[in-house]
Amino acid sequence: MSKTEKKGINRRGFMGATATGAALMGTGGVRLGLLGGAAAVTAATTPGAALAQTGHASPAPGELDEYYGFWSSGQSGEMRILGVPSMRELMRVPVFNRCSATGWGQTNESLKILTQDMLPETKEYLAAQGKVVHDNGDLHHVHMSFTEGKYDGRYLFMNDKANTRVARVRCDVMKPDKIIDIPNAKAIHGLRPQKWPRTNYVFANGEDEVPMVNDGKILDEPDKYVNFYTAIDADEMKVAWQVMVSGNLDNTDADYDGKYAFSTSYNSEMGMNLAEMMEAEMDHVVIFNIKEIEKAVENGDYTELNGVPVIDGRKGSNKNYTRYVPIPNSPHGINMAPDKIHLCVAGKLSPTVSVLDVRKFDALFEDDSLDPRSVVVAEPELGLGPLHTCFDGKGNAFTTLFLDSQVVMWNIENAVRAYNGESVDPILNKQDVHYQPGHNSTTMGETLEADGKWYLSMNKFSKDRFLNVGPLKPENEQLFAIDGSDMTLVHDGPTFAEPHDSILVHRSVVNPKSVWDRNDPMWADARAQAEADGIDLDDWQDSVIRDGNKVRIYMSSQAPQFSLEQFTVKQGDEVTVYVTNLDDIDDLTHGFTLNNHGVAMEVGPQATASVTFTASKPGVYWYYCQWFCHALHMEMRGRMLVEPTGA
Ligand code: RUQ
Ligand code: CUA
Repeated sequence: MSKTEKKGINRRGFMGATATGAALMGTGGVRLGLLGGAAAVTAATTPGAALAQTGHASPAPGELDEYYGFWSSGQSGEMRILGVPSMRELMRVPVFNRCSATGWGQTNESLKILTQDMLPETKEYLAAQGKVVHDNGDLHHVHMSFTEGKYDGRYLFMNDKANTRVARVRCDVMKPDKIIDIPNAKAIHGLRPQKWPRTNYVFANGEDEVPMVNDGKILDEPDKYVNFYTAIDADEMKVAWQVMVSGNLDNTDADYDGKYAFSTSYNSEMGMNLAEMMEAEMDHVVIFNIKEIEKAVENGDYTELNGVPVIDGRKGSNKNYTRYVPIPNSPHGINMAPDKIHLCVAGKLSPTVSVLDVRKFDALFEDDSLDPRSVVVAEPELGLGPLHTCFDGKGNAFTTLFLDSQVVMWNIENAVRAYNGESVDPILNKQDVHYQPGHNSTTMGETLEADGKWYLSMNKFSKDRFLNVGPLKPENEQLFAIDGSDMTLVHDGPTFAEPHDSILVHRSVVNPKSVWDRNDPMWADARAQAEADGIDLDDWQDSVIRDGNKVRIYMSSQAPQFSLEQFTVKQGDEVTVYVTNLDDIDDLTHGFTLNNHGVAMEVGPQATASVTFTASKPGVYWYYCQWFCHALHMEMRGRMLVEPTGA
């Protein structure tokens, strides 16, 4: 079917076109029409219909979205990729979680990434639980690397609040290549890459207060607790420096000049319970002076703690590392506008968003006697429970109102004028959302290329919105078109825990590969081992190498066969199976699942994957390919024969 014919399918004619669509998917793809076609067409129906009602163009079946959406998944621990505006979920990328489909958390390649930058204390703790890696993560914030204020399509960075980690995902293959433990800090929450001149640093907030040396000598003495702000060298993925702060740290962002980063604190009180944390009317934003902090590292004005230079940036340290700007009341989201000037801080318990002018920060650091509040240039009252703000690149901001279950669209310049006493209402629009929105995002909204096309509301509750699925309800996401004079709802649909945050990136920025490079660093270890075992790297000849009680099995896969139909090992052997997928066709992924051994992994086209296990049970065990690859996919299997000890 030609491109023009595809465009001819409108939404009203959609049902009639379904059969054609299915046929197209079946013949065009590698997978069987029966499977690929049916699934793809169903997924496209809902957003298409929603968009049709509003007159907004939507991608027809088989057509591509204009934007990639990179989603965090909160407590699911993975990153998700969606197409926007269709809101079709395209991929789930395991990062901090254990994935049954891909073997993430089990393959040797993923275990290396998960463990190589672990702190010794984490290794010890896990070993005491009989584990090698954490099984869970809490991934709140995904952000892309920047060059000169624009997304550069190289990497995505993300946090794990649950286990105090930061991960980097390669955009060329959409798999993590680095996962690091952050020392000293606890519960990495807010995370942002440096925007200017490029992402040299990734900034990460420690949310939970602990003693500076957390070894059990200090316990219930909260006045001795501190919090740490962390700057990670984004190229090396190593902690560059940390700043000890007063109060806790919630969300963070960076400016478009490369001078400052800043974080909200909802617990300036250093309270240990709810009443204490809510006590003060004013909490604060901490401003970090990057150049001054770098100088401190150079000049040795720090304490080294777990191999990291820790700079004292607490209130009253009276150095030019930090400034504290009082903000009402338990502020949460902090978002830098693409006008390069205005920093919007959402009040949460205060109905206000405080707008800070970053051009005024220099003066604050130069003159100690200046009122820190002098950088506040607007503080519009927008509604109840403001959490996060995003931008359309045309001078307008969108703030989520958690308690009001609304989004408020407002004009930044008008807010500044109102703050200066002019009688102008900055609020342009309010829309109900369902229900209790947390984060929001706009297309390219956190970059200099904010284009004001789509607005997304990520809602924490769905309540009565969908069929009841039991006490645990899905969450809900709503997409609005904002390129007209109004905000128009075009998508309203559930998601599994949790649509925490997202960035919406124009597809021209992202160019992943379809087939792996045979020399990819992901399996450098496997290649080195093969070479040591005398295996021809280009053929991945089938081999069974015995090395004491270690056995290494090398095989390849090519639809619909494994090159090894069977292999034999001895009971008690430590077996490593290496599978190289010799198919180099788009979308031809194989797998390797070993029956009754809890072993499964994905092997993408031209990829090598390996898994190590102990063959502890004598007998016959089938292995099979678990990624549907061919009409004879069921036949793609073989046997592991385990000889009993003493045989
Ligand atoms: S924070 S709902 Cu974890 Cu992103 Cu504001
Ligand atoms: Cu190979 Cu299924």
